[in-house]
Amino acid sequence: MIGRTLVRRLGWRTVSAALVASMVLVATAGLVEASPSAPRAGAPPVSTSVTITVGSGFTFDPTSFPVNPGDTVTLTFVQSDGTPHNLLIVAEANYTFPSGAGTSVLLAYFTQHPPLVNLSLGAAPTTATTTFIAPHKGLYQFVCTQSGHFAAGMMGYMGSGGVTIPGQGYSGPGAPVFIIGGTIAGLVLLAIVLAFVIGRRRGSMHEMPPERLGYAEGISEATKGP
Ligand SMILES: [Cu+2]
Repeated sequence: MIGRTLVRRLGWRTVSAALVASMVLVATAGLVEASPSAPRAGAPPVSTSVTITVGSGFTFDPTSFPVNPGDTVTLTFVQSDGTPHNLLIVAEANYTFPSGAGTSVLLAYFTQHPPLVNLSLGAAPTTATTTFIAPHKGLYQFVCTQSGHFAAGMMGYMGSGGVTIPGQGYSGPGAPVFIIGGTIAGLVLLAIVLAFVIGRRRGSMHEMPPERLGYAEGISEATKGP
């Protein structure tokens, strides 16, 4: 009977230790997995692909994407409706058009400042693709210059080198690090709570009379007849 209690107590210890160990393993694995997406300061440029689709209404989907300076970016623009659209990326870092600007304002700007990317789509189904080198660190707005589309909200941002994107907070390549950090903090908190709960349970088992645990310790010895 004492052996059984010991096994139970050892069992709880083993279970709690295994829980904590597995949580640490999961967190570590997540961190290792996330590291290739972390900011690659000084790392050699890579080739990357981005697909932007015409969203519902006059929108781009996604409305933002991250790149790193020097990366070779293959950008595909996919049509999904019957209205012609285009996608022009401003070549000038951190330049943004005034909210609600008319098409004439956009076209006048691009006449003076050629866009980094200029893709046009007819009615669906159609796609357009181009390849360009990601520019130096900064925020690069992309817009549709079709009449009224920008004013209706058809624009987005390319963030180069991990920059803050308006309305979306930081969504550069380092974002997974913050997500993993939060996950680890959550797991550690969960492990502490579990250890506390298990500790209490073990404590109450220890204090409780054996007969209340469902097995009477020592009684079998005492009632053994001659
Ligand atoms: Cu459009």
